[in-house]
Amino acid sequence: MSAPPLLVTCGLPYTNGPCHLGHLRTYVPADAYVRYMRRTGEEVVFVCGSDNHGTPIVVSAEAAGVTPRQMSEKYHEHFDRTFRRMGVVFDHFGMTDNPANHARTTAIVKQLIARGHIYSQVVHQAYCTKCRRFLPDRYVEGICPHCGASARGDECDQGCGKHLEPGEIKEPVCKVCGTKAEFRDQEHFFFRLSAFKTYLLPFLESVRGTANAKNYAIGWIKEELHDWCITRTLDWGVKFPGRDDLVVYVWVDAPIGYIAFTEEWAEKAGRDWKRYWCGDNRVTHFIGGDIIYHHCIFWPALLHGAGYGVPHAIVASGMLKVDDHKFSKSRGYVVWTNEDYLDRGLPADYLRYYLLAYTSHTKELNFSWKLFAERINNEVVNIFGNFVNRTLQFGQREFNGIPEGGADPAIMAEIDKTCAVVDGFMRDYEFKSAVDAILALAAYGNTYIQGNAPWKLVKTDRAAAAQVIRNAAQLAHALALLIEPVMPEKAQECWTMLGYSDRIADHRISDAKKPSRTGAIPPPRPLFARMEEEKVIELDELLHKRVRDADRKSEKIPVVSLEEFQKLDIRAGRVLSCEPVNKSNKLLKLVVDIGTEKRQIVAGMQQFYKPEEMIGKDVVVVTNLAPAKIFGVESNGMILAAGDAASLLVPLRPVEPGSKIR
Ligand code: B3M
Ligand code: ZN
Repeated sequence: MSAPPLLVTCGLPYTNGPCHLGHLRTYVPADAYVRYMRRTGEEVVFVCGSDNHGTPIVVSAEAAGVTPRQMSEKYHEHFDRTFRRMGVVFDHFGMTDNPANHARTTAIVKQLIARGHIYSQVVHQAYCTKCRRFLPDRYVEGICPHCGASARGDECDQGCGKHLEPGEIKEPVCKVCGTKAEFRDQEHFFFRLSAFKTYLLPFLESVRGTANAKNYAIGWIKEELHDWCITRTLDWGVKFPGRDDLVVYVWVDAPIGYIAFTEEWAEKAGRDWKRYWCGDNRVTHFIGGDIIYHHCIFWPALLHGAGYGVPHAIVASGMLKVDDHKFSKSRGYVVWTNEDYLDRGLPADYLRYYLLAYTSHTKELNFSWKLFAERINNEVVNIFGNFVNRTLQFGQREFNGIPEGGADPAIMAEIDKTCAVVDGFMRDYEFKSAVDAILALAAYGNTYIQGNAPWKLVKTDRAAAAQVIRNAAQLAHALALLIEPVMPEKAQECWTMLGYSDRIADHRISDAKKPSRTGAIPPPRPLFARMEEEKVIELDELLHKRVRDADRKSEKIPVVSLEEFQKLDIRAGRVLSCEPVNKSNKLLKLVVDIGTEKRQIVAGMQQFYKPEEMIGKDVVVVTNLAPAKIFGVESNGMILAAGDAASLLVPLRPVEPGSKIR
């Protein structure tokens, strides 16, 4: 029997914000892997979709004044378009809120109930008496019971990173209105994950993919496995069977989306989705390193419990840093795929190359524009591009294209060797090593041309010079075929420049070892443009500005209660006299009538107002501020003004001095 077909998926992006580099670190390698495997002759299906449920989306939609469905559709389209722009091409890109996923999720939950894997239990859940609702997941903030850091309802996001079950968070506060939440009892449903420990251990020992995924998961499973509460008190989501007031936790219906998207694809393509999900399969999940637990423990248990096949491989990408800082949207350490990259006219292929070639897939990737430009210029432009250019330029000038005949055996052997090495690495998800091997072949080509100096040879032995170019063209042909999974667009350009008129993606990788075409070629032009210094400075500056803006925004503004605020006595006052403070070029000394008495107040307004212009003005005064000596002059209150130029706050309509500001 032949091996089951390969199904590749990527972790589903939440539909509450745009695509960034963090997404791409998973999607680009997955796409390269799919392209490569297809071109070895494998049947590969590549599905993904957007993750529409869960509180992050409800909270964002509420803040934006749209429905969760509207917000989801907007970002769904955004991701679909952005992935295509990046050359990441799925056979199907679905939505977890679509009917197929509602149906599949309901079916699976019912199967789990029927098989006794789900039980109900009363839990204390955070409840906001003001909003009159239970506060699932991100609706609640508080203190992590494990490490004491501030945490969200379902995850200790600032501290230890642990998953939090409903009711676990300490000192819960409603995220919407800031009210202290109380705990109330409510019936919820639990998935008996603890019962899967003995099943999961051997599964994890044998599952393929990257070592990080498997090893982390094995480590966790050796500790204790907690049952998972799989229902939430929300309207938005997939209803728990038989309960109109509960939906399933987003981490139930999100991975089930992988199945539903396969069903949607199979429907279009006239195929049978069961081939991919029931029994023996080759489901390969590409995921971010932060969702290993969900994919290696929770998801296989769910699948096994409901009677489906479990994943064949789990490939987890390493951490992402930006300029040496942990990737963080809120702190400005982020690179937005469209705004910062594609919309600025930068080629998708450069970023694809960088993401694949920078470091091993499971290691930390520390992004910086400077290094990005260096790698592109030194490797893509100087090694790969230079080799192809020299070959084609010289061939065109001296031989009107690529000289006839076959390539030398030594050249063919070098190509064979590279193909074998690349194949091993690609199948092991060692994308960096595969790219390195391809670049090494380009470097070999450069050395070969340099060593044989056809520009000299042509003067003494024209046939020998022609053979050098023939050999170089064979290398360029192999390089184009091999680099296609990494840089599909540039590979096609290179292919066209070699005189082919078909699609490179339709060729097997092994065509690299077949004799390349000879004869006329289109006029050669440089395949790659350098990343210019000014561009790098501009991009770097953009990143730094974003970090500065985020810094400013995150300055903590303390919350004051109404009681505290009411302690302030703020009143209308009328300026009776005003003069500069001796020896100061900033301060004015004013006497202000505040109804009950006259107050002397010092204010830093000399640069903005002439003393005579202040006299007679109605102003707003904080009257019970503790007295202070400023420049040796007693000040007894504060005049309110706005902004850097101290624009005075004034009552709109005339009021008596002493009127209370409320
Ligand atoms: N939507 C995004 C994340 O946590 C989440 C992935 C779901 S994969 C089934 O990275
Ligand atoms: Zn509330």
